[in-house]
Amino acid sequence: MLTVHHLNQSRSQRVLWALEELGVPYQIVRYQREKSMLAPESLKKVHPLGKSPVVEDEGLILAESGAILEYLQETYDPEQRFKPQETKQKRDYRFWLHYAEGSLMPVLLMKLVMNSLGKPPVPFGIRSVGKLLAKGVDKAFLKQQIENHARFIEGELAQKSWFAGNQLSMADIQMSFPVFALLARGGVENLPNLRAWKKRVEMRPAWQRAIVQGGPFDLPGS
Ligand SMILES: N[C@@H](CCC(=O)N[C@@H](CS)C(=O)NCC(=O)O)C(=O)O
Repeated sequence: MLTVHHLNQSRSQRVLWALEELGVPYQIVRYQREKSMLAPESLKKVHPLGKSPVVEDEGLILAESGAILEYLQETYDPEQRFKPQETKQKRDYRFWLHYAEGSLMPVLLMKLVMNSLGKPPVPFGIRSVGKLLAKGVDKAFLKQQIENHARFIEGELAQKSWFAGNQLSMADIQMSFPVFALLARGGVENLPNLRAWKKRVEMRPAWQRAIVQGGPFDLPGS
């Protein structure tokens, strides 16, 4: 049976969601984040990067969520329910699959790291310097970058319910982690299309089953 190596509150949530949408049976091996928020060392025994998600299927070890979602779609979706077939939608599908980790996540991760500079485990004596540094980076770079991404995505969702058209696809599943993070910690106001999309996601029975299986999924706001 397919195995998902699942880290709490992580990108492996999207693999669980994909499997629930596809109706593929799976088992979960669970890992808890350390105090540092890093994955425990034991995950490195499964894949040298030690990141989540990792999937084991038919003797294969698969890492990197976009690659995993494409593998699941190619292997378990013979009717192409989760990949559009028309040229324009197929192009959009590919774009969002890459954009999620290639462009959007780096700035959100940077924001998370910056937000943590003024808190433990940073030693008390230098937290105020950390806070000042974070504020400077935010003002000079991050705020404008995140705002730019948020407005772009918001505009893209103005005419359609899902990222690659009017049907849920793996592109939505891949975009779920950064969009949830953007809404939680991006600090951008007035994103009604993104919030409506998030609601549509949360209303899906497969999403709800994945939460029951994987545990709570509330990304930290700061
Ligand atoms: N681009 C990779 C990122 C994987 C990744 O960084 N996963 C995070 C969880 S959201 C992780 O394992 N963090 C713990 C760590 O780095 O030790 C993917 O999409 O799979």
